[in-house]
Amino acid sequence: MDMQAIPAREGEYNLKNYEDFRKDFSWEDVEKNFSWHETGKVNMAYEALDKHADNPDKKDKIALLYSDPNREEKVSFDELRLKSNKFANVLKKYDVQKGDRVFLFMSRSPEFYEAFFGILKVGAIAGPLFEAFMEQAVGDRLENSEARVLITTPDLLYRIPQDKLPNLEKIVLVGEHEEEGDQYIDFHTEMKSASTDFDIVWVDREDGMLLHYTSGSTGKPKGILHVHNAMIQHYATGEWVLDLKEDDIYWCTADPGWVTGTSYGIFAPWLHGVTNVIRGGRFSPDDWYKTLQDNQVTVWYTAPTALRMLVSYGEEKVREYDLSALRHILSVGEPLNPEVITWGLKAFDLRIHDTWWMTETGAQLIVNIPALEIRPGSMGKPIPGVEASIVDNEGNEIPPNQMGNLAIKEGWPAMMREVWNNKGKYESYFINGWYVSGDSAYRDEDGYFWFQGRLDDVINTSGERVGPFEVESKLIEHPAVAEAGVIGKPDPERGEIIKAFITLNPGHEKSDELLEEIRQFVKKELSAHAAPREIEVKDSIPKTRSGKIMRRLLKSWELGLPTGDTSTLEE
Ligand code: 6R9
Repeated sequence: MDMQAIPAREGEYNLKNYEDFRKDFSWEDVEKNFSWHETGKVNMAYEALDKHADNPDKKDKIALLYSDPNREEKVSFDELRLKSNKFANVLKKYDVQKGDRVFLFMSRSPEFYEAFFGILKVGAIAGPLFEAFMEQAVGDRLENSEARVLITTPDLLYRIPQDKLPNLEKIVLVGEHEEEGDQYIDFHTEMKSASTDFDIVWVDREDGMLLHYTSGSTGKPKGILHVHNAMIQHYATGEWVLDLKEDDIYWCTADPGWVTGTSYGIFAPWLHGVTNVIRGGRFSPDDWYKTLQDNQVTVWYTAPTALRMLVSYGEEKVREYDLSALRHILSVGEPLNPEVITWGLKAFDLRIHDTWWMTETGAQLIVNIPALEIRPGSMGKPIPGVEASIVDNEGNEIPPNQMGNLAIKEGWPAMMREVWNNKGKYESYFINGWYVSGDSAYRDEDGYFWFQGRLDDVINTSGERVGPFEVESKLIEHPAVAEAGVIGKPDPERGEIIKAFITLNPGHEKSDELLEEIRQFVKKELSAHAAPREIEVKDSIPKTRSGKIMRRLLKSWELGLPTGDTSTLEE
């Protein structure tokens, strides 16, 4: 189904002539925006925060416009600088060194951002975790990264398997608590006495800065390492794609536990020194529209799942709010349905700009630039400085309009530099000079890219990547479950939902209560978003002769599709 292209609107966009600009482009031109181009002194925290606080015209500007249902706070660039300096001193006091992993496991709050910048200032690597993670998910990540310090809130402490984490030396508790023991550090007490002076630890542009865990089709989640050099691309895309201007009020709805919540919830807006809205609490259409209205948000970066929910609440709801400040909307994480774009045109009188990228890519790669036409259903075109293509399994480019692997020419600034402790995994992403994404797509004659699906078994539910292996492993830990195969099942609102096929151990009878118990088991130990919404009991789970679960076959059965090649199926 091809919908009519939506032409660009008149406007003073930062990137005007995409094709010409692309032709003469060099990343070195972007580097000139950073003082380290001359001084050699690199640190993201300096460029995104202290630099603005050093500027007399900017130091009192609001950096963080924080609110949740119980709290409202406005923090200037200078205040955030001083508080993050304090936290850097706390980390220094406990001997945190450059390159150490310091994790954050807490909901959004001003303290989160103070701590985050404090971590970068000492040259350590920050690892933000979703607040929704349960014991196993938290434990896996802290264990794999060998984190030395964790910052969390007392209500989440029970989910940290401390006895299984020999490398974890200190836990910083943000909020009132009664924990005793040398391993605990009280955030507020330490912050009170810490100095506001701190000399940033200068690092190399290729030094580690951020570790985000993400799911693949096999094995435990992998730690994707990003380096300070990524700022070049965060800055550039903030300019071209987010179209940020000095007076913008920007809101990215993503949690910092997800790469969008760091690259575009922290780095891109603050590298540009704009006011950044952070809204805590749960999603509800009224809450979101009110956040847009009350903060006079001008640029809004969100996700298809949320937009689809807003669509279901209707256009009338939008009319109850004054969203007249809003001028630019973007989306990421899943395919953006053309219907949602059409609805956005009516409801907001604005185009919604799809953007494509991944945890591994660190920043946007294929996007809809404000000054270009939008072809609804297409992710857009590669940003200047990036070459994207469709390749076959040997890494050879294939002609337009044919489906294949969506691939990016190696070497863009924000590319991951390591899969933590897993060199083989890292190398497996690259074929013949191309980074192969795991997504399938095609390119039309005019260079627009069209997403087709995932090529591996990774599930995308409400924009979150879930690895089937992780869920299967947890399922079979339940005493009633013998074997499990997990797939993504298409769902109009969530993109996909998680469906599990299981076999039961002898002595266990299928019942609604048992299936609900199994579901709750995954929810309690892994996380709510990884718990299967549907569980089906089978007599056996299809496997290859080498013992691998044939998820593709499960999916074909589920969808009533032809089963394809089953020659490797075990008898
Ligand atoms: C930033 C982020 C990456 C996977 C990616 C793809 C899917 C992301 C998309 C999209 C269609 C888009 N995805 N953006 N699919 N259109 N605009 O989402 O990172 O959580 O690592 O997910 O998400 O399948 O490969 P991450």
